[in-house]
Amino acid sequence: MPALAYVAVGSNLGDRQAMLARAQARLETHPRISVRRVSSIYETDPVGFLAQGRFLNAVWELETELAPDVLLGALLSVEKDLGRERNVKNGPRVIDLDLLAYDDFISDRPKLILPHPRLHERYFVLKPLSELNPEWVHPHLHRTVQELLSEVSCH
Ligand code: PH2
Ligand code: MG
Ligand code: MG
Repeated sequence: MPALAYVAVGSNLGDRQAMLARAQARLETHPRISVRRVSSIYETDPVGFLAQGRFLNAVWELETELAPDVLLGALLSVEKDLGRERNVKNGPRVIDLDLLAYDDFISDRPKLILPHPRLHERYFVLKPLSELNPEWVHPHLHRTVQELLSEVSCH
């Protein structure tokens, strides 16, 4: 059985919309990943490091038989192909692909924490995720995306 995985996508540098489209097209060329559904795109104020431009954010639903860490590697290689540079933590980026969840899989390894450790506190993640799977239950918090969304403020 393939797994369903959710990826948070963000961009706040360059042609943001084109970056999201290019990242999706890249991922779709992977023989063992299919992008099943994509959320709407939201324009959001930066969270964390505030002195940067607004983001475009979305969530994708992927189907894959790749193991979680192999999937993560594929996401990181798309970031790299699109020219992602890592300097300021939480700073501006042409593309950010964060693995949010992989079925109900739990991982506490520092290199791959699943579900994503900040998923439940981020409107810019929960809102698009709620379009795709509002009933998904967070395996640590035992709450649905819908419930988590109702508990965060709108930014
Ligand atoms: N990503 C961050 C930090 N802050 N803020 C918004 N609005 N959207 C993001 O994708 C985002 C952020 C770190 O990855
Ligand atoms: Mg991120
Ligand atoms: Mg990231």
